[in-house]
Amino acid sequence: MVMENYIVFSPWAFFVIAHVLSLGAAAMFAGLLYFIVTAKQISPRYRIANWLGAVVMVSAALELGVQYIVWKGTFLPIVVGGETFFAAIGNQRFSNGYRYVNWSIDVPVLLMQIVVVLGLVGRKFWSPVIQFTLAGLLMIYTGYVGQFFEAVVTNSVEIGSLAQVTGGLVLGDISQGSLFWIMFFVSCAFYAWILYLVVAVGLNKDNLAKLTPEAQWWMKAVVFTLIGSWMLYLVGYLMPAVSVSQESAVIRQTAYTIADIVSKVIYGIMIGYVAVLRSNAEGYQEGRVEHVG
Ligand code: RET
Repeated sequence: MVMENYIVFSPWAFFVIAHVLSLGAAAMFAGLLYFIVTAKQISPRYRIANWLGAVVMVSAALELGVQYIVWKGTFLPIVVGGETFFAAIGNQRFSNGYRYVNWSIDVPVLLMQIVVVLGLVGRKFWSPVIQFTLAGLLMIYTGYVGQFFEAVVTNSVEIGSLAQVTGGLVLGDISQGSLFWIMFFVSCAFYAWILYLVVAVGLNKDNLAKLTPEAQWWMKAVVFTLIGSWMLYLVGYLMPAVSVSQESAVIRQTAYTIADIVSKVIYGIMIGYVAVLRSNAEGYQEGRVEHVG
């Protein structure tokens, strides 16, 4: 099961995670509004890039909202000697699995945004899109299987009296099952396939040649932003192996949230900007069609 379920949280750790999850959901709603409002600045040929960004926002806002509700419903307050702690003492348990299922939508859609903004058509469009989707889903689902084995309890801690409860207490000796590691490496192979393709398509000379120098700079920044932010998802996956503690849980949920905001919202804004530059360079002006018509 997920490591968080075996931890007794101090109020600070419980609330930092709750706040960080709500920040993630709020950022997705803000991003949704941005992508809708700015879509008009992009010519119809590339505008789908913004609509794809909006699709990502809706699914991620829902998922992070669910994650927040499950967090608050799982870790309930217990008062020991006048101090409050939060532990999974009810019927519910926390899971990061909601994230993985959300990625099944977002990963293919985010990668498709690159192909759209580069204006690729026919085989040059479908070949990367199909490979991105296939490799993306395999990366996610192998990782999804692996995360079920991130916390295997050997000597579960029996609490003699409530007085022994403290913030940060871990309820057992926890280690990772072998499938945690096996699936990690299998997932990494599909991840490498995606990164190779992102570089091969996004930094391809012929594809970049169709952009203005400014748009080229931003397109390269898009590729590096993607690579940098996606690495944080691995940090989240690996945290139980680094340490099973409330600090580790805080780092994990914070890393996931930073990754979400950068890889979905900031990345989408950058892609949208490339699309605006491209539209302008091709003579598109917002509202022009209406005036001429
Ligand atoms: C997993 C499992 C361990 C190995 C690897 C992983 C990579 C995950 C990535 C996720 C990206 C998600 C995005 C979501 C946006 O909505 C599955 C953690 C390599 C790269 C971009």
